[in-house]
Amino acid sequence: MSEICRIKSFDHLEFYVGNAKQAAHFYSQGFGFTNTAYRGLETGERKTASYLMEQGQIRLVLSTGLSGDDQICQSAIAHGDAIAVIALEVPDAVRAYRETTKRGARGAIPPTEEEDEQGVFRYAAIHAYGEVLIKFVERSNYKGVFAPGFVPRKSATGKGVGLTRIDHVVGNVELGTMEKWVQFFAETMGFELLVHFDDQTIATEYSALMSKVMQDGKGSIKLPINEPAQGKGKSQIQEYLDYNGGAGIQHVAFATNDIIQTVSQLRNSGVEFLAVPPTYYENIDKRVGKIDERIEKLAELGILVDRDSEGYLLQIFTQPVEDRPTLFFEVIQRCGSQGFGEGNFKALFEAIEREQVRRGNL
Ligand code: TYF
Ligand code: FE
Repeated sequence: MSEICRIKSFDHLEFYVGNAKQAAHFYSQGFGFTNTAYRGLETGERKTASYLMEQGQIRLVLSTGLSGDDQICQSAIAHGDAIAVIALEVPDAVRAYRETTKRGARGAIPPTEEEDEQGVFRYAAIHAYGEVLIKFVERSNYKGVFAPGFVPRKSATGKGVGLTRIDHVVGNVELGTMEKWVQFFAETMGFELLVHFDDQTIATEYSALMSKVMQDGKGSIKLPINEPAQGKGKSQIQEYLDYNGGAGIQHVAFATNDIIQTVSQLRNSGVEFLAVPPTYYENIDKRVGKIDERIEKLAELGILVDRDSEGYLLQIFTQPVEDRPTLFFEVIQRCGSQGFGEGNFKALFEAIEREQVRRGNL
């Protein structure tokens, strides 16, 4: 299965934004990332500006267009600032493109080779849901800072908040298209369906959704997919689709090894999180059993806990990081559990619904 396109890991996520300079400031001062490379007018690039932001093994690329007719600017008008590219590191980009397109994936960027004094950099891309691309990056013969054209830089130095890697990347798709996208990841990428929560499991009073987790053979790439489901009010997924202008990336989960430290720092730098009611923490020890962290500390920071047969996990969700209620982040610490916090879905979705009400969308 996974032979279709062997994937090493997430390579990076590329954001298309209206103002990459300001976004770089937000991700460095708010989330602790360091700007390690840049490509723009000063480096000879005339059309776009891109900032590479790094923390732990995480790479984010913030890109903007330098004129209104640029495709990145058009994307920012349509979707707002959004993640436009999920880049995966592969041993062979040509092969990944050939095998996925042969199985039905729609090509977006045919195999391309760029070379500079640091070596050879190869990539290709296919279309996924909405306007999101899956990019195959082959960098084993490239020694440069990120990719040809980028120059090293250490200007906006984030202090680091302990984020280590990308745990999962979640997409929201239109009503009735879940099956199509499950098939897409299964047939063209060789991914497997990991778990599945239907609208019964995760319907609350108003919003409802269906969620399926697709992952690669090794389990290092987890890409859950949400579809709106019928509820009493507007599904939170439908709210996203309305503001994003169709399918797209809803949230990215960053892993940490010390969520208490990470969330304390994020809160101190002004990152806003969803709030669960204090009642969430009553009798929580009965639900999750013994954990290493003090419940009072988790309650103070608003961190959620869930347990399954393999262990437990700690997680928290930010508010949307822009004016449209679209993209948000999750911080997750896995202590054995490989789940997604199913036991928290009810409290989490009720918290999101309270935000939908505040926004006048429920
Ligand atoms: O990735 C997940 O499945 C969890 C839970 O709209 C979740 O983080 C699922 C749907 C959603 C928000 C969070
Ligand atoms: Fe998640």
